[in-house]
Amino acid sequence: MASRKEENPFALAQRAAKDIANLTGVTEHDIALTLGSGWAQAADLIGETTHEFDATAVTGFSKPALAGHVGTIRSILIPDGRRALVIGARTHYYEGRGVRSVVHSVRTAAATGAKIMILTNGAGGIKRHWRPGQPVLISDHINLTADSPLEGATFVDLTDLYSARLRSIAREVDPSLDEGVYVQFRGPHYETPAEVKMAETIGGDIVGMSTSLEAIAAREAGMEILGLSLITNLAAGIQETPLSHAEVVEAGKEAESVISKLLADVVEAIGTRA
Ligand code: 8IG
Repeated sequence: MASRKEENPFALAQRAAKDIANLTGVTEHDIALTLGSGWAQAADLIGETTHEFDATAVTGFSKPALAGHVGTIRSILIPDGRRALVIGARTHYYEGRGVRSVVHSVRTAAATGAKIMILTNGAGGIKRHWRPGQPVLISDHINLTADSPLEGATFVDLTDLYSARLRSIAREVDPSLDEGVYVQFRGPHYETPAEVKMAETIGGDIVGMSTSLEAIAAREAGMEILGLSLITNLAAGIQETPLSHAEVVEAGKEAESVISKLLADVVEAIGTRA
Protein backbone atom coordinates (compact mmCIF):
# COMPACT_ATOMS: atom_id res chain seq x y z
CA MET A 1 0.00 0.00 0.00
CA ALA A 2 1.31 3.43 -0.91
CA SER A 3 2.12 5.52 2.10
CA ARG A 4 -0.37 8.31 2.80
CA LYS A 5 2.52 10.76 2.59
CA GLU A 6 2.98 9.99 -1.06
CA GLU A 7 -0.69 10.19 -1.97
CA ASN A 8 -1.46 12.48 -4.89
CA PRO A 9 -2.16 15.90 -3.29
CA PHE A 10 -5.37 16.37 -5.27
CA ALA A 11 -6.72 12.99 -4.20
CA LEU A 12 -5.83 13.93 -0.62
CA ALA A 13 -7.77 17.20 -0.99
CA GLN A 14 -10.74 15.28 -2.41
CA ARG A 15 -10.71 13.04 0.65
CA ALA A 16 -10.51 16.10 2.91
CA ALA A 17 -13.46 17.71 1.12
CA LYS A 18 -15.42 14.49 1.62
CA ASP A 19 -14.59 14.61 5.35
CA ILE A 20 -15.90 18.17 5.50
CA ALA A 21 -19.09 17.17 3.67
CA ASN A 22 -19.55 14.32 6.15
CA LEU A 23 -18.92 16.57 9.16
CA THR A 24 -21.23 19.35 7.96
CA GLY A 25 -23.79 17.79 5.65
CA VAL A 26 -22.88 20.66 3.33
CA THR A 27 -21.79 19.29 -0.03
CA GLU A 28 -20.75 22.58 -1.59
CA HIS A 29 -19.08 25.74 -0.30
CA ASP A 30 -18.99 28.92 -2.37
CA ILE A 31 -16.20 30.93 -0.81
CA ALA A 32 -13.27 30.02 1.42
CA LEU A 33 -11.24 32.14 3.81
CA THR A 34 -7.94 31.52 5.53
CA LEU A 35 -7.78 33.70 8.60
CA GLY A 36 -4.26 34.72 9.56
CA SER A 37 -3.14 36.54 12.67
CA GLY A 38 -5.45 39.41 13.52
CA TRP A 39 -8.34 38.26 11.34
CA ALA A 40 -9.93 35.50 13.43
CA GLN A 41 -12.97 37.45 14.62
CA ALA A 42 -14.22 37.73 11.05
CA ALA A 43 -15.50 34.18 11.38
CA ASP A 44 -18.11 35.40 13.87
CA LEU A 45 -19.30 38.25 11.65
CA ILE A 46 -19.67 36.57 8.25
CA GLY A 47 -22.79 34.65 9.16
CA GLU A 48 -24.07 31.80 11.25
CA THR A 49 -21.51 29.13 12.10
CA THR A 50 -23.44 25.92 11.62
CA HIS A 51 -20.45 23.61 12.10
CA GLU A 52 -17.08 24.00 13.72
CA PHE A 53 -14.53 21.26 14.19
CA ASP A 54 -10.88 20.70 14.85
CA ALA A 55 -8.91 20.83 11.61
CA THR A 56 -7.22 17.60 12.63
CA ALA A 57 -10.57 15.86 12.06
CA VAL A 58 -10.01 16.40 8.35
CA THR A 59 -7.66 14.32 6.21
CA GLY A 60 -4.25 15.89 5.70
CA PHE A 61 -4.52 18.68 8.28
CA SER A 62 -2.00 18.82 11.09
CA LYS A 63 -2.03 20.56 14.45
CA PRO A 64 -1.29 24.29 14.33
CA ALA A 65 2.32 25.01 15.25
CA LEU A 66 1.54 28.33 16.90
CA ALA A 67 -0.68 29.15 19.84
CA GLY A 68 -2.89 32.01 18.67
CA HIS A 69 -3.35 30.38 15.29
CA VAL A 70 -6.78 28.83 15.65
CA GLY A 71 -6.84 25.23 14.55
CA THR A 72 -10.49 24.94 13.64
CA ILE A 73 -12.50 24.84 10.44
CA ARG A 74 -16.00 26.30 10.24
CA SER A 75 -18.86 26.07 7.82
CA ILE A 76 -20.75 29.34 7.87
CA LEU A 77 -24.13 30.16 6.40
CA ILE A 78 -23.91 33.68 4.95
CA PRO A 79 -27.22 35.61 5.26
CA ASP A 80 -27.62 35.69 1.46
CA GLY A 81 -27.56 31.88 1.38
CA ARG A 82 -23.99 31.30 0.27
CA ARG A 83 -21.72 29.00 2.25
CA ALA A 84 -18.30 30.01 3.54
CA LEU A 85 -15.58 27.60 4.58
CA VAL A 86 -13.39 29.31 7.14
CA ILE A 87 -9.99 27.79 7.71
CA GLY A 88 -8.30 28.90 10.91
CA ALA A 89 -5.47 26.43 10.62
CA ARG A 90 -2.60 27.48 8.38
CA THR A 91 0.50 25.39 7.87
CA HIS A 92 3.44 27.69 7.32
CA TYR A 93 6.30 26.90 4.99
CA TYR A 94 8.78 27.40 7.84
CA GLU A 95 7.29 24.42 9.70
CA GLY A 96 9.20 22.23 7.30
CA ARG A 97 6.31 19.90 6.45
CA GLY A 98 6.76 20.66 2.78
CA VAL A 99 4.89 22.81 0.32
CA ARG A 100 2.16 20.19 -0.24
CA SER A 101 1.15 20.60 3.41
CA VAL A 102 1.20 24.38 3.09
CA VAL A 103 -1.34 24.40 0.26
CA HIS A 104 -3.49 21.46 1.36
CA SER A 105 -6.11 23.76 2.90
CA VAL A 106 -6.45 25.74 -0.32
CA ARG A 107 -6.74 22.58 -2.42
CA THR A 108 -9.32 21.26 0.03
CA ALA A 109 -11.28 24.52 -0.23
CA ALA A 110 -11.28 24.16 -4.01
CA ALA A 111 -12.42 20.54 -3.69
CA THR A 112 -15.40 21.67 -1.57
CA GLY A 113 -16.48 23.78 -4.53
CA ALA A 114 -15.20 27.19 -3.44
CA LYS A 115 -14.65 29.52 -6.39
CA ILE A 116 -13.24 32.40 -4.37
CA MET A 117 -10.32 32.15 -1.95
CA ILE A 118 -9.67 34.95 0.51
CA LEU A 119 -6.18 34.76 2.01
CA THR A 120 -5.39 36.95 5.00
CA ASN A 121 -2.26 37.35 7.08
CA GLY A 122 -0.38 39.53 9.51
CA ALA A 123 2.70 41.08 7.95
CA GLY A 124 5.36 43.75 8.09
CA GLY A 125 4.97 47.00 6.15
CA ILE A 126 7.63 48.66 4.03
CA LYS A 127 5.71 51.79 2.99
CA ARG A 128 6.73 54.35 5.56
CA HIS A 129 3.35 55.97 5.95
CA TRP A 130 1.68 52.68 6.88
CA ARG A 131 0.81 52.21 10.55
CA PRO A 132 0.49 49.06 12.69
CA GLY A 133 -3.12 47.94 12.72
CA GLN A 134 -3.75 49.00 9.12
CA PRO A 135 -5.20 46.48 6.64
CA VAL A 136 -3.93 46.58 3.06
CA LEU A 137 -4.85 44.76 -0.13
CA ILE A 138 -2.31 42.49 -1.78
CA SER A 139 -1.93 43.58 -5.40
CA ASP A 140 0.72 41.05 -6.43
CA HIS A 141 3.47 38.99 -4.87
CA ILE A 142 7.13 38.10 -5.05
CA ASN A 143 7.75 34.54 -3.92
CA LEU A 144 11.18 34.31 -2.31
CA THR A 145 10.78 30.78 -0.97
CA ALA A 146 12.44 29.35 -4.08
CA ASP A 147 9.66 26.77 -4.02
CA SER A 148 6.33 26.17 -5.74
CA PRO A 149 3.26 24.11 -4.93
CA LEU A 150 3.14 23.05 -8.57
CA GLU A 151 4.93 19.89 -9.57
CA GLY A 152 6.10 18.96 -13.02
CA ALA A 153 5.37 20.92 -16.18
CA THR A 154 2.40 22.81 -14.74
CA PHE A 155 2.67 26.23 -16.34
CA VAL A 156 0.09 28.37 -14.59
CA ASP A 157 -0.46 32.00 -15.57
CA LEU A 158 -0.19 34.36 -12.60
CA THR A 159 -1.19 37.62 -14.31
CA ASP A 160 -3.91 39.18 -12.14
CA LEU A 161 -3.27 36.51 -9.49
CA TYR A 162 -4.85 38.82 -6.90
CA SER A 163 -8.10 39.59 -8.67
CA ALA A 164 -8.53 43.24 -9.69
CA ARG A 165 -12.29 42.64 -9.56
CA LEU A 166 -12.21 41.53 -5.92
CA ARG A 167 -9.82 44.32 -4.96
CA SER A 168 -12.19 46.83 -6.47
CA ILE A 169 -15.12 45.38 -4.50
CA ALA A 170 -13.03 45.63 -1.32
CA ARG A 171 -12.30 49.27 -2.14
CA GLU A 172 -15.99 49.99 -2.53
CA VAL A 173 -16.42 48.73 1.02
CA ASP A 174 -13.45 50.73 2.29
CA PRO A 175 -12.12 53.38 -0.15
CA SER A 176 -9.17 54.07 2.17
CA LEU A 177 -7.65 50.61 1.54
CA ASP A 178 -4.13 50.93 0.20
CA GLU A 179 -2.47 48.06 -1.63
CA GLY A 180 0.98 46.62 -2.05
CA VAL A 181 3.16 43.81 -3.35
CA TYR A 182 3.56 40.99 -0.83
CA VAL A 183 6.98 39.42 -0.51
CA GLN A 184 6.98 35.94 0.97
CA PHE A 185 10.16 35.11 2.83
CA ARG A 186 10.78 31.65 4.14
CA GLY A 187 11.04 32.74 7.80
CA PRO A 188 10.62 31.99 10.64
CA HIS A 189 13.16 34.68 11.45
CA TYR A 190 12.16 38.21 10.55
CA GLU A 191 14.19 39.94 7.85
CA THR A 192 17.41 41.80 8.37
CA PRO A 193 17.22 45.51 7.49
CA ALA A 194 19.31 44.71 4.39
CA GLU A 195 16.75 42.12 3.28
CA VAL A 196 13.93 44.60 3.78
CA LYS A 197 15.87 47.12 1.66
CA MET A 198 16.24 44.42 -0.99
CA ALA A 199 12.52 43.64 -0.85
CA GLU A 200 11.74 47.31 -1.37
CA THR A 201 14.24 47.62 -4.22
CA ILE A 202 12.75 44.70 -6.13
CA GLY A 203 9.25 46.14 -5.81
CA GLY A 204 7.92 44.81 -2.52
CA ASP A 205 5.73 46.67 -0.03
CA ILE A 206 4.75 43.97 2.47
CA VAL A 207 6.92 41.25 4.04
CA GLY A 208 5.51 38.03 5.39
CA MET A 209 5.87 34.29 5.69
CA SER A 210 2.73 32.92 4.04
CA THR A 211 0.10 33.47 1.33
CA SER A 212 2.13 33.43 -1.92
CA LEU A 213 2.42 29.65 -2.19
CA GLU A 214 -1.26 29.32 -1.23
CA ALA A 215 -2.28 31.87 -3.86
CA ILE A 216 -0.40 29.94 -6.56
CA ALA A 217 -2.17 26.71 -5.60
CA ALA A 218 -5.52 28.50 -5.50
CA ARG A 219 -4.97 29.87 -8.99
CA GLU A 220 -3.93 26.43 -10.25
CA ALA A 221 -7.26 25.18 -8.84
CA GLY A 222 -9.08 27.88 -10.81
CA MET A 223 -10.13 30.04 -7.88
CA GLU A 224 -10.36 33.83 -7.85
CA ILE A 225 -8.16 35.25 -5.11
CA LEU A 226 -8.38 38.16 -2.70
CA GLY A 227 -5.37 38.82 -0.46
CA LEU A 228 -5.41 41.04 2.61
CA SER A 229 -2.55 41.82 4.98
CA LEU A 230 -2.84 43.34 8.39
CA ILE A 231 0.25 45.47 8.86
CA THR A 232 1.16 44.62 12.45
CA ASN A 233 4.60 46.21 12.37
CA LEU A 234 6.81 48.20 10.08
CA ALA A 235 9.49 45.95 8.60
CA ALA A 236 12.92 45.64 10.21
CA GLY A 237 15.05 48.71 9.70
CA ILE A 238 12.00 50.79 8.75
CA GLN A 239 10.77 50.76 12.29
CA GLU A 240 13.62 51.62 14.61
CA THR A 241 12.82 49.27 17.49
CA PRO A 242 13.41 45.51 17.26
CA LEU A 243 10.50 43.30 16.15
CA SER A 244 8.86 41.13 18.76
CA HIS A 245 6.23 38.47 18.27
CA ALA A 246 4.41 39.85 21.33
CA GLU A 247 4.17 43.28 19.71
CA VAL A 248 2.83 41.72 16.54
CA VAL A 249 0.16 39.83 18.50
CA GLU A 250 -0.77 43.01 20.40
CA ALA A 251 -1.20 45.08 17.21
CA GLY A 252 -3.33 42.28 15.80
CA LYS A 253 -5.58 42.24 18.84
CA GLU A 254 -6.14 45.97 18.75
CA ALA A 255 -7.06 45.99 15.07
CA GLU A 256 -9.00 42.74 15.11
CA SER A 257 -12.57 43.99 15.51
CA VAL A 258 -12.20 46.71 12.86
CA ILE A 259 -10.56 44.55 10.20
CA SER A 260 -12.82 41.58 10.92
CA LYS A 261 -15.87 43.77 10.29
CA LEU A 262 -14.22 45.01 7.10
CA LEU A 263 -13.64 41.45 5.93
CA ALA A 264 -17.22 40.39 6.72
CA ASP A 265 -18.50 43.42 4.77
CA VAL A 266 -16.27 42.47 1.82
CA VAL A 267 -17.63 38.90 1.85
CA GLU A 268 -21.15 40.31 1.82
CA ALA A 269 -20.36 42.74 -1.01
CA ILE A 270 -18.84 39.95 -3.13
CA GLY A 271 -22.20 38.18 -2.92
CA THR A 272 -23.97 41.10 -4.52
CA ARG A 273 -21.76 40.82 -7.65
CA ALA A 274 -21.96 37.12 -8.35
I1 8IG B 1 2.96 39.67 11.78
O1 8IG B 1 7.97 41.96 9.58
C1 8IG B 1 4.60 39.69 10.69
N1 8IG B 1 4.92 38.65 9.93
N2 8IG B 1 8.60 38.13 7.15
N3 8IG B 1 8.29 40.07 8.38
C2 8IG B 1 7.88 38.83 8.02
N4 8IG B 1 6.77 38.27 8.47
C3 8IG B 1 6.05 38.98 9.34
C4 8IG B 1 6.40 40.26 9.77
C5 8IG B 1 7.59 40.84 9.25
N5 8IG B 1 5.48 40.69 10.63
